[in-house]
Amino acid sequence: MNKVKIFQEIIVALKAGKTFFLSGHKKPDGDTVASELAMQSLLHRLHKKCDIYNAESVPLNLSFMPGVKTIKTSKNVIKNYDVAIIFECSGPDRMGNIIDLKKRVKTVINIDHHLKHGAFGDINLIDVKASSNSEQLFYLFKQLNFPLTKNEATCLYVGITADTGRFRHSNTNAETLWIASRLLQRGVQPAPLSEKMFETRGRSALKLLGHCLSNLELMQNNKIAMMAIAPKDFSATHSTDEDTEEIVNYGLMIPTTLISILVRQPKSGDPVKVSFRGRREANVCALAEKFGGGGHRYAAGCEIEDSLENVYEKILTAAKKAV
Ligand SMILES: [Mn+2]
Repeated sequence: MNKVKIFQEIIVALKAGKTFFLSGHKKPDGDTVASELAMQSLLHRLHKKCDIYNAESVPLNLSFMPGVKTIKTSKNVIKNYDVAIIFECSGPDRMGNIIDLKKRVKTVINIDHHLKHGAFGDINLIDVKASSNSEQLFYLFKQLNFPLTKNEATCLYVGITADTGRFRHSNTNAETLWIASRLLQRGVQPAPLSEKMFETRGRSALKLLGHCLSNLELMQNNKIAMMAIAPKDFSATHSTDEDTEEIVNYGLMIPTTLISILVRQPKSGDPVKVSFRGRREANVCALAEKFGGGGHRYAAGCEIEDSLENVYEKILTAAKKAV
């Protein structure tokens, strides 16, 4: 189905519904939170009731976002809604199954831009070429003929800068920058946002980064960079998994690296989390999918229930085959 038609279907559902449930993937990131808040604002302008629930809380560096205090955390929502809008999830499990969509919701709208996506919605707005969910929402506002408020534009700008890594990743193109320029025209101020989002880190996060950089390993003719964080490293630096954000990107600063990998286990017994970054011929999405994960060609992740040592070896073996 063509995109305009899907937008029209979404607009019909937005206008017909009275109560809305919004959610996104576990460990919500800048784009997920941005999409939820911009959509909530849009729904309020349509005089609709709206709840935002995520499985986990919003990371600290996004706590400045307009409306962020309205976001609630729950593992099991037991209210009924006319419409659910789910962002950036390949399926309900990616959201943490926090609501029974079949039982509690009449119409499900699935909005996603990931390479690995699903069609679990009654309406599915999928665009793997979009830099972000926020970019998809920019066009939804356009279809509705709703000029963005400063707060909505701020949310969408945050989402786009988060997912493009501040307009550096390969998903940045002329269209992305054109949208960003439209958002600035609505009053967004990039400098203070950038400081809050990217240049604010706690001491523990810096210590954890230091640990990772001093222990970075290069393998396969320096094509693979790998870092690991054990539970004892988290406790020694007083850091949490939230502090691992961005660390995996450092591996790609070495010019020969095609794949950078960060494996970590926040507490012993926890599943091991793996983040991948890639470039050029590497496809880290395919790599993550081998372990039940997913993402984008150059940025992906997965979770594995095993010891940190075993996961390290398994991932390294698969990565060696991939380069
Ligand atoms: Mn996204």
